[in-house]
Amino acid sequence: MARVLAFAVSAAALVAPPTQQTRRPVTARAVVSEPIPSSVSSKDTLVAAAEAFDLQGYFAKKVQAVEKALDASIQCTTPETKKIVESMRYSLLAGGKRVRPVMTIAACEMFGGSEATAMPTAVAIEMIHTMSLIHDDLPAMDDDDLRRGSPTNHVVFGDDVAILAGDALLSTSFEHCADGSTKAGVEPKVIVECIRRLGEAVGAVGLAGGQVMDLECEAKQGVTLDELTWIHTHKTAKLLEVSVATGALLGGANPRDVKQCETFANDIGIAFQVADDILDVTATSEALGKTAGKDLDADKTTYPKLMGLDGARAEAERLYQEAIDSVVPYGEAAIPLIAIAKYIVERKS
Ligand code: GRG
Repeated sequence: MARVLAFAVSAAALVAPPTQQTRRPVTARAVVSEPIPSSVSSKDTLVAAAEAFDLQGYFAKKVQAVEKALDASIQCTTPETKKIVESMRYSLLAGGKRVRPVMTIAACEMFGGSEATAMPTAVAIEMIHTMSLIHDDLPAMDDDDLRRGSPTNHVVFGDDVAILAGDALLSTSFEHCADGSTKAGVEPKVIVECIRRLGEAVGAVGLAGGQVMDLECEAKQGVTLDELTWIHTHKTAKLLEVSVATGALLGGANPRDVKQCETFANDIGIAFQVADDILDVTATSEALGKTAGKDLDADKTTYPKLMGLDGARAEAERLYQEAIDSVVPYGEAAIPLIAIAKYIVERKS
């Protein structure tokens, strides 16, 4: 994990003197069910604190807990399931950045909830993300043979098993969210709402719809910025949105706070894709752990293609600023989410 984040947290941020915020533990409960104060801390103070925040240490700890929960979530219990479980575990435990589950936990903790409460949903979201990567890499979709630095699932297990492993990860995600959250003592109505949101995020107004529109636009000339943004709002941002929104819900946030979190995550989700498009043209396959330059080769419509590289960088920064405006009202409890947002925009892989 250190390798993953070492580049992301700037040297300046790591050596910055601790501020008032960073000396205090980030466990303060955010304002829940009360009016959002206009300025708990000024934006500048919070951003400075987020820059000084030990994101690398925070991520290392959270990712360790997430990896343990992912490992425990899918086990082979009978010899007949050996192959499908092997295929599911191959991709699920292939060492992604785990940005989404860490954001679920960070949002839950921002409202005073615990890591244990958020974990089953965090794991479910990583299962959904992993299934989307398996299906995205299939010959009928992006036809890629490298993912997370390893051969893609269908290269190792064949298209048939890869499709079924994706399907099994998707259905297991709902089962895991329901089962694990019940065991963690989450209120049934909150569990149902989390599962409803997960379902929506995967369907026609989520990943699947975004992917279909993406496929349609691949064959089309003159894709507009609005169309590109629709694709990525659904294909990429929706899963980040549900990660943060379910985390907030599990932490006890009221509907208005959940909405604020959605706005934050949606902006960061688009910024995530803008950064991804920039990396496709600026990073190596080795650094990315997947094939670089694919969008360029396929003449895909991307943010750099529509806005230029500098324009795309400015757009990522604009979205980041807009995103953090949505969580500034939560004061120092928002520091981990702000630091993660900064990492997403500045990441190098
Ligand atoms: C949802 C039924 C159903 C099918 C899937 C294939 C598909 C439909 C959707 C594509 C979704 C997709 C692959 C979006 C791209 C999102 C994205 C930028 C992924 C990279 O995420 P990282 O960088 O990856 O967090 P790691 O490997 O670090 O987890």
